[in-house]
Amino acid sequence: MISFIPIVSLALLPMVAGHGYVQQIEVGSSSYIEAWNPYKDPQKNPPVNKITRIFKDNGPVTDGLFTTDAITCNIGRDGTNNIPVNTTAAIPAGSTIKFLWTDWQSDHPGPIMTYLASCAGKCEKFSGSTGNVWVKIDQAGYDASQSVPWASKRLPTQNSTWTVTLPSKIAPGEYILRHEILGLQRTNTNGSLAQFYPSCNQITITGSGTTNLPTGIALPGVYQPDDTKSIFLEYRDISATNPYTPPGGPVWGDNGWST
Ligand SMILES: *[C@@H]1O[C@H](CO)[C@@H](O)[C@H](O)[C@H]1NC(C)=O
Ligand SMILES: *[C@@H]1O[C@H](CO)[C@@H](O)[C@H](O)[C@H]1NC(C)=O
Ligand SMILES: *[C@@H]1O[C@H](CO)[C@@H](O)[C@H](O)[C@H]1NC(C)=O
Ligand SMILES: [Cu+2]
Repeated sequence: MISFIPIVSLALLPMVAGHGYVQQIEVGSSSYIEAWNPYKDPQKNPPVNKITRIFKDNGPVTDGLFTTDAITCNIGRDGTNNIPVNTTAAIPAGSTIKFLWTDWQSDHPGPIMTYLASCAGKCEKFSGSTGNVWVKIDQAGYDASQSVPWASKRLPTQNSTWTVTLPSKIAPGEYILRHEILGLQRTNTNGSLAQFYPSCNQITITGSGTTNLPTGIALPGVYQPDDTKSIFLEYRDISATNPYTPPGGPVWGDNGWST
């Protein structure tokens, strides 16, 4: 049982411990991409030229902010969210992608989800904050068959890494790869207190695929504080017999849609 005392004192602490972001992306087994570092990169001169859309810090998109464009690619800088960057990384369709988080603590029960959006041209000219452009390509919620059922709690047991595979038949072009943890530790009395930790990386998928992404979901849009199936719930009530459904709909891949 968690009493009210640790919850109150956590709220008073600086937002450092227990939060995180993706610091590096490994493509295949040999290629590493350094992602945006919100603590070291802003000071650099000349400015860094990374594929990650800039976010403010390691804290979550929470307190209802996830119904705004902060949810698309995390809270930006200087009051502006979701600012495109000017570069992409070439990644072959079908690649294995490993997201390396900063040291991720185990006190954020919830799902881990990864989405793709087609930039319909250049990502530097694409927002992603409007339209049903986000297609989920990977998710893990509560898996009762695992010794640590919540996906975000398994993360510390696997070196804070999460691995996904890009669809192999997808058409070449520029895409945003959006990877995210949702922490449900405070959502039992108020769905607005859900904590989303998204980041967006702009990639150019290469190869000879011909499949285009189907219609997906809107971010902002589909994540709502009153969603009692995925967000506004008591995570301790989830079990093998009371399964959990991550927000954002089903997963799409080479074999179409699956749940
Ligand atoms: C839920 O949390 C939000 C964000 O902090 C707050 O604005 C709202 O008043 C809360 N609602 C209730 C019913 O406590
Ligand atoms: C991208 O390039 C444009 C035009 O060269 C420039 O105005 C903008 O500041 C650049 N954005 C970033 C994030 O570097
Ligand atoms: C975690 O990292 C350590 C040190 O690099 C390595 O020895 C270990 O095999 C890794 N474990 C997993 C599960 O990847
Ligand atoms: Cu946190």
